[in-house]
Order: sequence, then structure tokens, then C-alpha cells
Amino acid sequence: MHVHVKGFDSCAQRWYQGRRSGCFDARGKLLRRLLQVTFLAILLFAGAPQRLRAETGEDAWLRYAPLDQADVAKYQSLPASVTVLGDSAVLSTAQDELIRGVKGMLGNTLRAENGAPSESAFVLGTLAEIHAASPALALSGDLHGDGFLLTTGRVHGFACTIIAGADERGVLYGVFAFLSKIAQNENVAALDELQQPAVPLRWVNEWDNLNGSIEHGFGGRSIFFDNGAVPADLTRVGEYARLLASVGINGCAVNNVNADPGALHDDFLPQLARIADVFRRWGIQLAVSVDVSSPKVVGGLETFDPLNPKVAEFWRAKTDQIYSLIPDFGGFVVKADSEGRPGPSAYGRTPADAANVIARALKPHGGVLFYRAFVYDHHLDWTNVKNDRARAAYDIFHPLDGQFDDNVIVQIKNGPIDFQVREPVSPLFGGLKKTNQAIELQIVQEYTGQERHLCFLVPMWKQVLDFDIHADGAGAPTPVKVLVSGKTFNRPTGGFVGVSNVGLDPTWDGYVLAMANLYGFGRLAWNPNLSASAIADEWTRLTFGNDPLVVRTITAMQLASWHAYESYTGPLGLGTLTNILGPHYGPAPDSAENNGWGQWLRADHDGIGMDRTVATGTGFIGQYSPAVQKLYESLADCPDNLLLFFHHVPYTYVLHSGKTVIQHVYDSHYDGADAAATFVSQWKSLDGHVDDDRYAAVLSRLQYQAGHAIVWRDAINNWFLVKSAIPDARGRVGHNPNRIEAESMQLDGYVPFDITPPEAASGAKAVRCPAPTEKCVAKFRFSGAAGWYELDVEYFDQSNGASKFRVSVNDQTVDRWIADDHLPALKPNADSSTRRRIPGLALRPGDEIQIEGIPDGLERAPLDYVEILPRK
Ligand code: GCW
Repeated sequence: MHVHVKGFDSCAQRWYQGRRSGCFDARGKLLRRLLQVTFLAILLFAGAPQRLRAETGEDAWLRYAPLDQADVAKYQSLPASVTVLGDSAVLSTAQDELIRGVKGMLGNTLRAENGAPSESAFVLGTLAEIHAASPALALSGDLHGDGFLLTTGRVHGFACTIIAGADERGVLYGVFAFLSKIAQNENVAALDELQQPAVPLRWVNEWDNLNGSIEHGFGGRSIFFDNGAVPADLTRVGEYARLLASVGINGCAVNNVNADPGALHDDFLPQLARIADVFRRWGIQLAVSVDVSSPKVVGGLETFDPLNPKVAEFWRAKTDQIYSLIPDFGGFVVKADSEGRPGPSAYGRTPADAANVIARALKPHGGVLFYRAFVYDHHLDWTNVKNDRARAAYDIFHPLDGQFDDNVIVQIKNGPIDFQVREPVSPLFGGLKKTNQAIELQIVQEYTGQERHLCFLVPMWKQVLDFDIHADGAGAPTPVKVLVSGKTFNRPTGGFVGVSNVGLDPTWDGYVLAMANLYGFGRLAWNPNLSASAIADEWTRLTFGNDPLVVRTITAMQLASWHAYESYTGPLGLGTLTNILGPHYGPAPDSAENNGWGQWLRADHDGIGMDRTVATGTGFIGQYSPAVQKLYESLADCPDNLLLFFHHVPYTYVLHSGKTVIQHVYDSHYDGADAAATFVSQWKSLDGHVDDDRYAAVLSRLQYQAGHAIVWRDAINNWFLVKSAIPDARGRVGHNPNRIEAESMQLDGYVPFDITPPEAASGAKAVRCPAPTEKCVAKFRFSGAAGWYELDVEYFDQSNGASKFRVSVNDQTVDRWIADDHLPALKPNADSSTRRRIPGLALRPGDEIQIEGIPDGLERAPLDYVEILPRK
């Protein structure tokens, strides 16, 4: 049952022209409508199988929503009690969780017991405890790591459902897996299932600053820190730990890798210990990012040279101090010699020197050190065509292979640049054979739409994980997913690290649909052999229920989303063509060129792409094994989707697909923007099948995305048109017959101005109020045929003001709104460009359409264009 209540918006926004009475009228109407709707709802709800509760997204995939009566029946033979063998915080969490889940979904409260069962029961315990309690029970002994076993058997003579773990965490994971089956309506009667995690270390990193902000966090402020301290209320931390544990995450580094040395101050450590206390019962180890200059900055030494004995002593004493407060502390994460961070190069030392001195302090306690391979020079000389940032990680770390202690893990981003929409696999995965390695994936969508665009990253991660990098020469296949487990070269450890960056927002990351990425990360870290579609399907069922239409539709949208995003941002391996010097959000391809950051496109009038070949380019391809080199070195073999990452070609170069590069760019941008528009209609088909709140929140994000995909499409295509001077064979680029540019309207108060970069606005110009003023007006006469139309107003919504807009037709107000979407921009550009759609307007030739803007703060009610299309 889904009920729309319209009217709130217009009511809330009426105040600004003293139109209180209008608001009051609207409220009266609203009240009447609410009454009607309630009456209708009562009628319809009578006998309805299931109510759709209002949801915020806070429960994510752990909703434990009541099952339909028919489905509840399926689980009637489950035991009525749950007993725990053993006594620990994690085990009692497991017991509580089982009770909570069963109660939520089936409506029954299980009896909580301890010790050997005295009736048919759920029996929870480690394998060792279960063996001890019931030696006759033959359970599969091959359980290790954090693995678990779900089975049935007789314990003390009673028929029991057994959830056994290799360790206590395994028991908790087993409980979550069992509950997930019920939530997905699966049969649990004759269970016999053993699951083992693929890798031992399954961590997330949070880029939270101690002041409470988050570097590239899109879900509000930090749950861990506020104003330099760990807050008193850690409720959300506990809830987050629960979410993480439910997908098998066992470690979390809570502070930004751009680490504030203050995290190691004596008076801060007890605060961190409070977070660890919350994590502990969920089996999550706290970890901390550290700045390698801490011996100097925190310890007061005159040096942080890793080979100086005093520096070693600092790390030993500091680490001992941490373990005295946090006995199960996980370890440290280090970013050094990267993007301005201090590092061992200051003393002519290597990353291995810097890593080992800290790792040796952790070793006696069983802690680990993740040393990030994201080390590169961001002052590269761009005039030297042999320079290549992509080479950096391999050039620096490969020669050190074998020099890292065995509790050091080199943490490698999936690609050689930086979490772009598509990159080849980092060659470093194949370049370390005597060193532990972990893959770093970015769950938060920094370069992939910042939780405003739908972009399900699991399909991308799957391609990376399944990629055979041929690290073993002629030996067996060595896909990345196996390399990072440590199994290929018999390393003691390895893992997955996901950059998560959740915040206080009820949705955690800012967007209900984006939580599929956090879920998917955990599931892949546990089992990288799961398919993207299986993960999307699971996540959808757990997040929205088992309605087949919902499952089918959302799964399809998720699976299509990465390709769509890639198509309208940066196809052919160019990377996300975003503003790399700004918020990494909207289009601004020139920002990549002619600076030291090394994300060059090498675009000129004739062609585009980085030549990374061994034969004529930077030699980056030579960092791969011969089999992979063969895949990329020749134009004949190189796949289209990475062509411009590896090769510089003319715009007229013909792809394997038969299209020229330039026409592919044009077409893919139109196709991608069209795909984004279909997400809106797909989602609309779920009206009434998804609870109102999440339905509305997602719809508004998807509508925004559809508009911003057009901003991307037009900006990138215009940029290519200007560079190449080759027109779109299909005549679309630069021709928008239904568009009326603001600068061509009749302006009263508004003045035209040039947008930078020019491709960020239609026609490179927009209009704005010149200074703080009461209002500005832009108007024009409609010249089309009479009929129903939809009218799009493209304007700029900066975060430094909340301008008001009003649209009228022949003096009749047809829409008004306030521009306060908090987009990541202080200027009118492609980051702030956004769309207001007025869906159904009856227009006749000669109608006067007027847009009125009232500036606010530094936002001067900027306006780009109006587009009028026949109503669909
Ligand atoms: O891409 C860059 C991000 C930085 C980040 C860095 C890294 C934490 O823009 O914000 O710093 O990657 O991964 O270290």
C-alpha cells in the first residue's frame, strides 16, 4: 500500500512571498486529502497480508521484517530455545541476535539458555565446545579461520539446530547466515552447510577526521569522532559494528589514513578504547591509522627515521600502551610519502623500513600493519611523456618484495591510479610473492557518483578479483582474489580492505541503494566467488523484502548501474572525467591535464589516451607478466574498454566494435544518460511495493541522477567536439532544438556570464543576478504547438546559498522551489548544475514562460536553460 501525500513542498515554500494564506489553504486541502487517504487505507489494509512500515534505511539489510503468514508456517518446526555453550561477549551477542531475528521475522521469542540443551534447541558454540558437550556428534572437523557450520543433529539426546563456529566469531557469522536464510524465505529444515572465509583479514577503513568531518564521506558527520573527541553516545558505532559483523568484517580502522597524529596522544587512547569496547562483542578489532612522523610529533623526538633506535622504542612503548588498554587491538594502517604525507623518504629509507619498525612493535601482541601502496609523486613533470603515475606502486614496492616482516600487509588499491570508474588491475598484485598483500576497494563512491548516482560496484570488483594476472609464470592461474588470500605463494596472511566512510545519516552513507556496495564488499571479502547478481539479489531481498517485482527490478537496476555511469562519465578506460582538482564529482576533463597529479588524458586536436606501451610509451605495460602484456601492448588485442588507458590513438581510430573512438564517446554518453532515465521509470514501477519513505527518497535521487547524467553527457561530448572538431555523425552534440538558453531570454535583472570550464553550461553561458538583489527575471514566449509538455529548468545549486525559484506561465505560478540540495560546489559549474522537472504543463503558442530567481548568500540564482519536451 503506498500513499502519496502531495502539497507539503509547495506549502513549506510559500512563506517567502508572504503567501501564508496560500499555505493555509494548501494545509486545509492537505488535511482533507489525508482524511480521504486514511479512510481508503483502512479499507485496503483490512485483510492485506503485510503492511509496509515506514523505514529510514538505518536497519539496512538487517531489518528482520515480519514474514508473510504463509511463509512463517514454513519455520514452525524450529526449536523454541537457544542455548550457548561457552561464555563470552561474542557468543552472547550471537544468542541475542538469533532471538532478535527470529522474533522480528517469525514473531516468536526464543527461550535463552546456557550450557547443554535440555530440550530441542538451537545450539550455539565453537566446534571445540560442541565436541566437548557432545563427543558422539560427528561434525565436520575441517573448520578454520572464522568459518562456521550450520547443521542439525542430536545433542544430549535432543534434536537440535547447530550453529558451530571455528571460533566465536564464526558462531556469530553462522547466526547471521541462518537469519539471512529466513529473511530470504529459504528452507532451513535440513541444513548442512559449511562456510569458510576466503581471506583472514576483512577490514574496513573509515576516513574520519578527529574533528568529526569525513574525507569523502557522503553520509553526514562521523559516528566515531566529534570535535576532537570520541562522543559519549556510541549507539551508532554499535549498530555499525553489527552491520559489519553480519557480512563477516573483522577489523575497522576508524580514523582517516591522512592521519592526525593526535590519535596517538596519551589522553586519546582511552577514548579509542571505548570504541574497541563497543566493537568487541561483534568480533571486530579496532585499528588506527597512524602518521609515521608520530615519534617526532607525538613522542617529542627530533627524528622519525625508522632505523633510529629511539624511533623503534617510541613505537614499542606506544603500542604496548595501546594493548594495555585494548588487548584485542587489530593494528595500524599507514599512508606515507603520499599526497604530502610524511614518509621514510625524508631519511632516505624505504617503505619496508618504515613498515617493519612499527610491525615489530605489534608483533608480540599479534597485531598487523597495513602499509598502503598508494605512494606516488604528485609533482610529476607532465611535459615528459615517459612519466607515468600508474607506474609508481610497482616501481616502489616490487623491488622491496621479501623485505617486509610477516605481520606487514601491503594494501594495494584495485587499480594503478585511484578508484576510477574503470582501471586495469594493479600490476603490483603480481609483483609481490614474498610479501603479504591486501586489495583496497573503495566502497564509498568518491569517483563514482558520491552516493547521488546509482553505481553498484560489485560487478567492477568482480572483474578485478577474477582477473588472472599470471603471477606464477607458466604455473596455475593466479586470479587476484587468490593472490590476496596469501594462498598462491603460501603467505601467512592477506585480505580485503574497503574504504567505507559511513556517517550519522540514517542511511549510513547517504543513499539507501548505495548500501549494496557495503554489503557486497563484505560478501566478496567472505566469498569472492559469489556472482554480482547473486549479491544484488540477496541484498535486495534483505533490504526491501521478497516481492518478486521488487527483487527483479532493483537487482536489474543495480546490475546495469556501473555500465551506465561509466558510459556517461569516462568510457574506453579514460577514467572518470571529473574535476580531479575539486570535489571529484561533476565533469571537468581539462583538470586532469598539465599538472603534476599524473591523471593525464594526453588529449589534443588529433587524438587522446596515454601511451603506456613498452614499445613507444611509458613502459607501464611491462610491469605485467608476459601473458598480460600481450593482452594490452598491441592495439589489435587491447580491449576497447581500456584502450585509452593504454594507448594514444586518433579520434578516428576504429574500435573492435567497428565505431570510431569519437563516435563511441558520443554514443556512449547518450546511451548512458538514457539508461539513467530508465532507472527512474523502473523505480516508479515499484510504487506501492516499497515503503513510502524509502520510495520517495530513492525516487528523488534517481531523478536527480537522470538530470545530472545529461550534464555529464553534454559536458563531455562538447569537450570532445571542441577538441576534435569532428561532429557527431548522428547530429546530436551541440544541437538541442528544444532548449531555450537563459542568456537568449528576455532578462530583467539577470545578466549573462561565461561559465568555466565552458562545457559546464549549455552554450558555455548562464545568467545570474549581478549582486544581492530582490529578484531577477528571465522570460520567453513558447513557440511550439499547443499540447502537454514537460518543462526542465536547468539551474545551479551551490552550497553557499539557497536561492529561490518560481516558474510561471502567463502569470500563473506553476512551480517554485528552493535550491538547497547541498551539492559539492561553491560556484556555478557542472558540480552544481541540476534540474527541476515540471512534469505536466499545457502550453499554447505565445504563452509567456517566466523564471524568477531570488538570490541568497553567494548563490545568485544562476540559471542555465529551459528545455521543453512533449510530455511522456
Ligand atoms: O583519491 C585520493 C582521495 C584522497 C585520499 C587518497 C588516499 C585519504 O581523493 O582523499 O586520501 O586518495 O587514498 O589516500
